[in-house]
Amino acid sequence: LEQEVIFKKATFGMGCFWANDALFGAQPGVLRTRVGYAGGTTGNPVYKNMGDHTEVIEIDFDPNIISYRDLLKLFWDNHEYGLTTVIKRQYMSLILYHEEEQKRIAELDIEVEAGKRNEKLITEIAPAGPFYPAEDYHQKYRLQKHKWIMEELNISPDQLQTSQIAARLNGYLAGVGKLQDLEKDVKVLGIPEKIASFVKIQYLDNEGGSL
Ligand code: MHO
Repeated sequence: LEQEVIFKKATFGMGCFWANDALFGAQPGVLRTRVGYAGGTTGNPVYKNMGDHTEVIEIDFDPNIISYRDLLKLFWDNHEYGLTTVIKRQYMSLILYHEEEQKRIAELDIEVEAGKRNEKLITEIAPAGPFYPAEDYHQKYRLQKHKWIMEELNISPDQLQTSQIAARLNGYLAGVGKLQDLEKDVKVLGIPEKIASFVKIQYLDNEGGSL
């Protein structure tokens, strides 16, 4: 019998969501990502008018491959503006939990992180409410700069929010993830050689660079 895979969700605000989309999209065990607005109360947020919402990333992951703790590790270390400077709601450091277990882990972890840095962190931890996907042009922002790849792979605008290949390539193009994982994806996800070699060059050019 095949083991049933139970996917889980995680939602984080870490500054401009373009960078987080790339960071998480390239992690093994992440199945899809989408960026959007959440955490607030105002209706129908859009980029130009997001009310009291925050730019967030929603991650679907396989907990057998990557744990919520692993995701949180990336969360603490990668906020665009750090975790101690108060910033407008759009870019606030935010953990929106989907189950009590996530809440528990996040609340323990924030103490550990604050201790390590010896500073109070401004991160807010709150239950996940409605998530409003951002406009298509914000999804897989790095990948969309290379229209020919989207065309070769036949990735439609809606698939930008669901395609694992799109999530992966968007990460590698920004120089995050590991090159060995790209090699694996070429085999498992069937990424054509021509695209893989182009992505590899971009990866190397961007490696270590800012997202
Ligand atoms: N610094 C980015 C912010 C965009 S992000 C979707 C810019 O150049 O506009 O908030």
